[in-house]
Amino acid sequence: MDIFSVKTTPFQDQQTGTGGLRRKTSVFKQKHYVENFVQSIFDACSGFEGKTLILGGDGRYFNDRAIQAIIKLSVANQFGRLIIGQNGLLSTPAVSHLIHKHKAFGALILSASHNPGGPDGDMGIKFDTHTGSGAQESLTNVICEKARTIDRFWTCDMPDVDLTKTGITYAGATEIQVIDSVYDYAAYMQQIFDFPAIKGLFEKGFTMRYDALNASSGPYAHYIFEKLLGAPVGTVVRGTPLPDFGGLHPEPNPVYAKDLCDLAYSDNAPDLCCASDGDSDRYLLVANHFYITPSDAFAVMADHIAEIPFYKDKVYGFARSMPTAWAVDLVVKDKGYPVYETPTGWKFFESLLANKKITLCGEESFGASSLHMGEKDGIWAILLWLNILAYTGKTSEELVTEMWDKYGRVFYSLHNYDGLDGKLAAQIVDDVVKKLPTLKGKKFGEYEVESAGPYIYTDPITKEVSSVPCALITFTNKSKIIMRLSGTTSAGATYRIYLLRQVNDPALYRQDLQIVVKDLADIAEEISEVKKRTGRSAPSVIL
Ligand code: G16
Repeated sequence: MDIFSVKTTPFQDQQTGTGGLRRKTSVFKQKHYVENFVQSIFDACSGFEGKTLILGGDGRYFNDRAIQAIIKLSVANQFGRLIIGQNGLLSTPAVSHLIHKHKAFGALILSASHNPGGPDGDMGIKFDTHTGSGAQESLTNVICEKARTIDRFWTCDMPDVDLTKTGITYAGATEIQVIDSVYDYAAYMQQIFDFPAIKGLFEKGFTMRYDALNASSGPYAHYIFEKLLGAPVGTVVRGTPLPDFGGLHPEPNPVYAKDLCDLAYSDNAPDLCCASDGDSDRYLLVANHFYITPSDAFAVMADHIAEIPFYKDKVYGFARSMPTAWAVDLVVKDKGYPVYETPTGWKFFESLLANKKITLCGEESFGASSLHMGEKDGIWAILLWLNILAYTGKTSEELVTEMWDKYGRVFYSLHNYDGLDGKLAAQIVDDVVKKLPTLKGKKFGEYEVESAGPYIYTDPITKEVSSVPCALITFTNKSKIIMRLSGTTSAGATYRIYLLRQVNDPALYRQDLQIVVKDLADIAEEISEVKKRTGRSAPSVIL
């Protein structure tokens, strides 16, 4: 086997966002596009020779070709061992677990997460470090810099590896181990949760529907929910990963998992409907005629976490991203635990987790996880919910509404404007940020601006400062508007407007969400003029 370098020219768009590099599949299919980016990752790191690299992805279109190119690059760059999921399939949480289990140097995850897949969809590559979490900004900045100037990559002339069978082969000095994609992760979940208690729930007739949206979580869900926990076969639907996700948008929310939500609001509604996204790190929970927002679900998890034996002696604190509703703050306040607020992006939780500042972290974007790993974890979140149901004997709706009764309800809505021209969207955010200093004390009807500013974050542990353009406006009546651009779009821009309002009058808890946030939506438009400047009459997605 020969190892050799290949001359290349840089691509100027290899800039990572909130969760790695995400671009149209057609962009990734360009000659040397994958090789350039992966070699840039290796060039930005050192000390990996002889070490272990985990490789896997969510099974989307073109992963099969990309993974073979990456195997050759990894061998040529002298990794000692590659651990690869069978058929190239590994969920993001399974990867994170394998990094810890094998003390790996890191992992490359082939996924654009919740973005659609297929020839006309999206593709992505994310680098997780030895922490089991996405690379920090200080490293991704170096990677992107390397990608802008790369002029060669290293590869070798080995044949493609057969990923259909588990087993060990060698390429030069590199061991290549193809493993069962599900087994290790499922075993880990059994260490964390009380499987007999959850099994008891199903034995008593608890009903569930899990929609894998034709994405990577299907094999994990079939094995864990149906085989280990005894949920009836058929509980998991769309459980075979498809390269184009069967044309679905693998984002578990009420808009894209509409079939599931329709079922939850039908006469045949199971006790719980749930779903995960493309790479299985997000979760959706909808009880019988009762949608549970991620912020509320996370607060309930925080309230009950000490009841789960695995966490009993490990409750340190909690963290949520800044646009996430602050229900968790209300719930843990009297218990004396700190709640940290971070920017959007899972990597910002990493230092808090690693330094035992927090036990759980959660986001409005349907993500939650704990100190059990460095990534968010969809199936873990659903198992935690089931474990809480089994221990408390309450319904999902009771868990949430009892929390509202005790602490008040924080309403949360997200208005997305998708597919905008990138330059115009960036200009709108810039203009809003410029206006912020003039807003303090300004009144919009019954809403008075308490503070308005950009959002700048200093990591409490590493002291790294992160300032992504973002407008944060708080009002004296416990309300907030946040405006920012998504960092996970593959082309164009998505303008996100987050609307949050705390209500402490029980008569209002069941009000229609969009009525509750209507004034805030109008104020956001008055300040940003996003509709006026883009010619849109309404958001593309309302959650
Ligand atoms: C990623 C990040 C999350 C973030 C989400 C949305 O999730 O890991 O922390 O909340 O993107 O980010 P944005 O608002 O910038 O689009 P995933 O599931 O897409 O990897």
